[in-house]
Amino acid sequence: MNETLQALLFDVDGTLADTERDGHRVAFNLAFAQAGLDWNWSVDLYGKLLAVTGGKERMKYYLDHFNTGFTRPADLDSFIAELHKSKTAHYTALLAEGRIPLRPGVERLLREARNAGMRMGIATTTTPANVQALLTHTLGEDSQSWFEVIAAGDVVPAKKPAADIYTWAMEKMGLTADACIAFEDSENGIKSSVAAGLRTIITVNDYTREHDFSDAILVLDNMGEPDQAFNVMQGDKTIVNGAACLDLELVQRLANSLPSA
Ligand code: XBP
Ligand code: MG
Repeated sequence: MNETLQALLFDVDGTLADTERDGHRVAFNLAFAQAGLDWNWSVDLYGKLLAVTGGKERMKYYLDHFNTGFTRPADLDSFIAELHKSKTAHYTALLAEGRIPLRPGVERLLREARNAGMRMGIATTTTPANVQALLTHTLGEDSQSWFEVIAAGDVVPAKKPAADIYTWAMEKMGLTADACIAFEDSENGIKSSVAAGLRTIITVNDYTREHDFSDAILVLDNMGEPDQAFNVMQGDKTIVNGAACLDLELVQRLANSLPSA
């Protein structure tokens, strides 16, 4: 059954802002250095580590696959948790310096949706403090309140690609998938949103350009601005109909023409 579109559900990392290479990666390296570790995650290595979502999970994956010689402390979970706390402090400090802007078109679409009374939520694997810092330092103090639900981090044990975080957000909003559209940037992200039954629009970034987005309803290089058009990388160009940017009208047109199963 198809319903009128009632809510937009946004991923954060890679979708709202290019946070991974110059934000999370840098913060991990600062935390490692501060802890006296010689671990250093290059831009290339980090691309491989992004196979796993969640910072704590990513560090364990690194030890399991890329640093098997490391002598592990007796309580690895606490060790990782401490490193992650420090990483979050470094990451939020980087955001406070205004180092990570929103991606093209993001602020425009969020403001348009808000002004139109469209409901909005966030579904991300990142730590809640990171979402708060990104929103505050890009859109201002009150911008968290634009989102009815901020589903983030360990609120569900199984992170993306599991459906849980989207399912949790929709439950809190009292909505079913056919009333929503998700915005994602990665294969783990779209696996999660599609598993939750959501139609999904993708904006790729340098780390995710080659990912499999065959389940997306539209794949763009970014959301575009009226004077800085997006490129349609996959999807029905007749529905896009020459639009330069992803505005609410186009999102609604996509929702109407592509009812969820
Ligand atoms: C985002 C992530 C996050 C960040 C790190 O994935 O994988 O883990 O890289 O955040 P998605 P934390 O965009 O698919 O939600 O260190 O706070 O876990
Ligand atoms: Mg993402």
